Amino acid sequence: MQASWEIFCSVVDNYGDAGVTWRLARQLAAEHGLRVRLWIDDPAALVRLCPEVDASASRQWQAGVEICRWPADWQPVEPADVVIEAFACQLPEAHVVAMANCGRRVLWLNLEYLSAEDWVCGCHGLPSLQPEGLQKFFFFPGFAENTGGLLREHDLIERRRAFQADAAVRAAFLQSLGVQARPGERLVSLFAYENAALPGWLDALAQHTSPTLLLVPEGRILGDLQRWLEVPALAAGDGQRRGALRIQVLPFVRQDDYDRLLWCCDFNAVRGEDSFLRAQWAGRPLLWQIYPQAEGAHWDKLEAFLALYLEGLSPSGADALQALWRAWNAGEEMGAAWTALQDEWPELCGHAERWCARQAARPDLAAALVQFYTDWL
Ligand code: TRH
Repeated sequence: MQASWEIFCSVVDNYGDAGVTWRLARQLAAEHGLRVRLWIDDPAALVRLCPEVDASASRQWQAGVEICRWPADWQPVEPADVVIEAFACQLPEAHVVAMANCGRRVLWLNLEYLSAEDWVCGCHGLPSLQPEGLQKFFFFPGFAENTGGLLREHDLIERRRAFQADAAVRAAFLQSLGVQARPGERLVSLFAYENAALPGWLDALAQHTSPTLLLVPEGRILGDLQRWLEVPALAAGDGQRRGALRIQVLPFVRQDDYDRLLWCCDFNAVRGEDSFLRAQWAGRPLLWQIYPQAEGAHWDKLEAFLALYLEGLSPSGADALQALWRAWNAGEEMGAAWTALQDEWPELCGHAERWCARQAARPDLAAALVQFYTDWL
């Protein structure tokens, strides 16, 4: 009998919490044949990622995963063999008691946020003593050896490369979103929080000598975009043109289609944790807007990632990318940084593919979790 796993997800805001746990749950079920239950306190967040999900159901099956609403008034259930609390969400107290008293050893893991910081390697896999005599292990995804690896489906890179190599498939996918790229247009996707740096970037794109098609899924950045365009409202399907820049607003697409959108684009602006990683797997240059934290704690995370990612780039390539990322995250003028980046474009494209291949050569997060459980047994 295969082990049973359960993942607890509390949706703090946006889509990252749901996005990461939904992706992990699906992969554990599909690639490792595990019985997986996903507890989520706000199933509506999942509906955006997977429209088949019924936000009102207390229990349902999707993609081989049992999805359960995590109710405020917790009713006792038999714990699984492995219990993952995502991003330090608090398990129901009664469930912890049940884990201690169920007559089986239950592995309790806290799946942490992704970070490239050095200290992660020292903390990955460490146990901490918990009430009821239980131990909880800290599981850190990461980019370095001695971390839990990165979420990546086993055939992701092959699928991505085949898609990118097939112009007809790409055109058909874009067409399904109502997008028709014109010859010579550079495709850029934009998924971002509100950002004061946007106008400077858009000005630079509009004034550039070669054309850009900016694809913007509906979301928090639309307000800034609207102001720059000086239009009263923007919605999915709307298109605008300013100089060399065409802008098209897209619907928020299902999670697997968002991958395809990233794969279609020459450059992807992403945010949070999950889209950030998916853009890396797209093998194309990217711009990360990190989730802002209190007291600027996110800057250490950003710089730690940059330090790793820029390795192997020429000084001018590294400087250009670094300047762009810093300006974007500081909400500063980024026209000059974007212009400087153009000279480095071919190098950055090669680098993105090499970075992806290097990271994809490491064990993925789901496989690392399964291995951790096997070793723990
Ligand atoms: O949405 P995010 O900003 O999410 C988070 C949360 O805010 C969380 O609290 C925080 O801790 C974390 O960031 C760091 O960004 P993220 O992680 O990129 O999640 C977005 C998800 O939405 C991701 O799974 C991709 C998906 N997505 C689609 O499925 N379709 C779309 O059209 C788009 C734009 C995104």
